[in-house]
Parts: sequence; structure tokens; C-alpha cells
Amino acid sequence: MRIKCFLSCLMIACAIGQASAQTREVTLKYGAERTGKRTDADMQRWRDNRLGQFIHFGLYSIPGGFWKGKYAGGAAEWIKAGARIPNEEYVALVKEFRLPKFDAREWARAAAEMGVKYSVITTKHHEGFCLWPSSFTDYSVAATPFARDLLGEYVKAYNDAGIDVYFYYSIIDWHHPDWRSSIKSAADSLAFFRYRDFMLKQVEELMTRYPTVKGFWFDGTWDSSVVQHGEITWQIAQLMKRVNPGIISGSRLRVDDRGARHFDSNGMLMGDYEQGWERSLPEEMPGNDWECVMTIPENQWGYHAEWRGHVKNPTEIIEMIAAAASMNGNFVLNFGPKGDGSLREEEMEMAREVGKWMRVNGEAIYACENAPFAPRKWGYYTRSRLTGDAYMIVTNPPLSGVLKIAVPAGLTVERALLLGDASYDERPARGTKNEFALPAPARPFATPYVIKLVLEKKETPAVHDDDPKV
Ligand code: H76
Repeated sequence: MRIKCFLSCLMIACAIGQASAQTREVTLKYGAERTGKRTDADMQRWRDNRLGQFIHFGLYSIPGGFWKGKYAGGAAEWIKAGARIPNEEYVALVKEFRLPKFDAREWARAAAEMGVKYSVITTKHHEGFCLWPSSFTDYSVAATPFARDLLGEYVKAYNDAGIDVYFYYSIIDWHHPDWRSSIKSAADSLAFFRYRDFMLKQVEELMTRYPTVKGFWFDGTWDSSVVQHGEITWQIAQLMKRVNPGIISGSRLRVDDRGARHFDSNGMLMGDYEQGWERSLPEEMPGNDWECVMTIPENQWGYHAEWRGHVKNPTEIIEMIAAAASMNGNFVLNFGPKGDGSLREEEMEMAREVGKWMRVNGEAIYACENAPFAPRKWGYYTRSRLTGDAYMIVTNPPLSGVLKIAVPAGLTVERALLLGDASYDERPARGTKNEFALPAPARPFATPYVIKLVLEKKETPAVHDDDPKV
């Protein structure tokens, strides 16, 4: 009896809890800064970029997933944790950081060849090692035999190549004495706030040393130390906006007063875009701006000498780029350069193949967004924000040899052009219910092909539209 009463009280309490979460607005100090999408030019540039590159580079690039000759499980940049490497041994990698083959212009050239419009680099990953000579720690490139400002060279080379740069910054820091994963005492709390001050100084340092940086990519915000201190993430966001009001930062940085991450306790997105799409794409189009970050193999962000698991091919990557653009999202492909500073051959090959495709078909990706036509099984639609032209990115050519497009009444598909092949120029035939049919190009394709649709606002007369009511 008492148990029953307890259970029903609990159920009522839960029901009230749910109802209030849906109806009552939670008052928050550190919740979403804004409702709806950003509409300014800096954010539009981020959106129009559509294709980006991620670079994971740090001390972990030197062992490349092997420690003392043994394959280390997990992702290669986590080797310190995965192979349980003692601090003294890990720190000794600083003396091996020589990078005889590093040339930032080579990295930028490969990125430009792939057609990326922005690049995100790990200025400091979880290991805590900094790719710039920071004034606030000795654990940086300044302490290595390499001794140059790697980040500065990267920023210059990429900007010279016309590519925007973004900085990845890990809040987890396995090296800093004040970083805590959880707060268990007053001393921990004091330490963690000292670490907060260190982060604020480093973020400001990064923004002032490298003023062309367009935004930040924060990571490692899931530990209870951060989740219990949403105000810290808000302070970082405020600092960035103070130094550069146009700065862009995703939702992963942010935690609200109650420990809600990405979306605040009222369900509003914190930060400028959804930053939770890691190695996965949404099934349905998110209402917010969003970005997907993707690896080629399964076992690395940072360089792993032995790729394991499924290794994605260029056509798979191209399909994901198309899927992302068709749902108003950005796609960012990760690279893990080798410990000597050179790029790995498999990744250069990927960059070349994707670039080859982007040079012909990029107009269907850059500055493109969702085209509001009924989805079709042959692939993805996009539409240029600048010209209004629609594109069919055909990833699954139909056996019938016929591509169908259903457009809203009052629109006509006037012409269809195959990108990269002027011999294909079709005037689609109208079918029932304002559906237009196109012959699929006859020749086989190794990568998706793109058909540009010239649309006009006019009715196309139906050949036969007088079906009886059914
Ligand atoms: C977990 C984790 C991290 N987040 C990805 C973007 C990589 O940096 C990985 O190490």
C-alpha cells in the first residue's frame, strides 16, 4: 500500500515536472544568447563556406598510435590515456618535435586543392601541448627543437591561399596542474578557477596574436567540472565577442546554469551552430545551422600509422558533403599529418579526389542550401543562395534511366544541364502532378554527377490532367 502510494506520488511529481519543463520558461543567466539563426555577414560567410578541413596535430602525432612498438587502442590522439603513458615519458616527446618535413604552405596547398574554404586546427588538444609560443605555459612549440610558431605559419599560409582559419581548443588539459575533471574539494574548486583564468588568457592571446581567426572550436566540455560551472563557458563566449563581435563558436563550448549542454534548459541552442554532429549526419534537417566533423578511418583524428576499421572512400565523402549541404549544414573532413610534419599519402589522395569533384561541381555546394522539393531516391537537391538555381546531386542513378523531379505547382523546370559536360542540355518533359522527367546521362560515373536545373515561375500546361476523382 505504502509502496503504491509512493509510486503514484512519484508519477504525479514526474508528470508535473514534465509539464513545467514544457510550459514554464526557466530563468537562466547563462542560457542561449539569442533566439534564431545569426543573420550577420560573418555567419553567412561560415555558411557559404560549406566545406572545411580539420587538422589534428600535436605531440601525439609523433608516436602515431604505437607506444613501445605496441598498437594502442582508441583514437591516436588519446594515446597518453589509451597506453597509460606516465607524464615524464609523454613530456619527453617535446624533445622529439622536430618536424623536418613541415611546410605550412604544403598543407595549405593540399587544402586548397581539395576546395575547402575553412580549416580548423588543434591549437591545443587534450594533451595540453600548444602549437603556438604561448606566454602562459612552457608546454608549447617554443620548448621544442622545432622552435617555430607553427600556428602562425599555418595561419599565414592558409590565409594566403584564401582559406579561413578556425582554432580548436580543448578545455580538457591533461598537462595543466589546475585542470580538474571533477571538483571534489574547495582546493579543486580554487584550482579549476585558476585554470579558467588561464583559458581566458590563452583565448585572448590567440585572438590578438592571430587576428584573422574567424572562430573557435571548443572540445572536452563534458566533464562534471565544466558541467557544474556553466558560467565559465559563458565567460569564454563573452570574452570572444568582446575581442571580436563577429567571432563564431559552436554549441559544444556551452553549458547553462543547470548543466544543460549545447541546448539550454529552455531547449534553445547556445552558441552559433549545432556542434554535436561528430562522425554522423542528421537524418532530418536540423532547424539550426550545424556542422559535421568526419574522420576517414575509425581510429584516428591525430595521425595513426595503422588505419583500422572501415576506411571511407572519396565517393562516400562526396556523398556526405552533398547530404550536409542539402540540409543546410557544413561538412569538415579531418586530416592527421605525420609526426615529421608531412601529409600522409592516403589523405593527399583523398584531397585530390574530392578537389577534382569540387572543381566541376562546387557550384552545387558552396553558398548552397536546402532546396524545398520533395526528396528523391536518386540523391540530394541543393539550391544556390546567390542565383536561386537548383541542383540535383545524383548519388544513386536509377536503373530506369529516368530522373524525376516534383516541383510545386506554378514552377517549370525549363532546362537541365550536366555540370562538366556541355553535351547534356535537356528540356524535361512534364508528367502528372507537376513532375518533370529527365533522361539520366547514359555514360557510367565513378562519382556523383550534378544536374543544374533552370527553374521558371510559370505553369506548364498538362498534357492530360483530367483524371476522374478517386
Ligand atoms: C573525444 C574526443 C575528441 N573530439 C574529437 C573532435 C577529437 O578531437 C577527439 O579526440
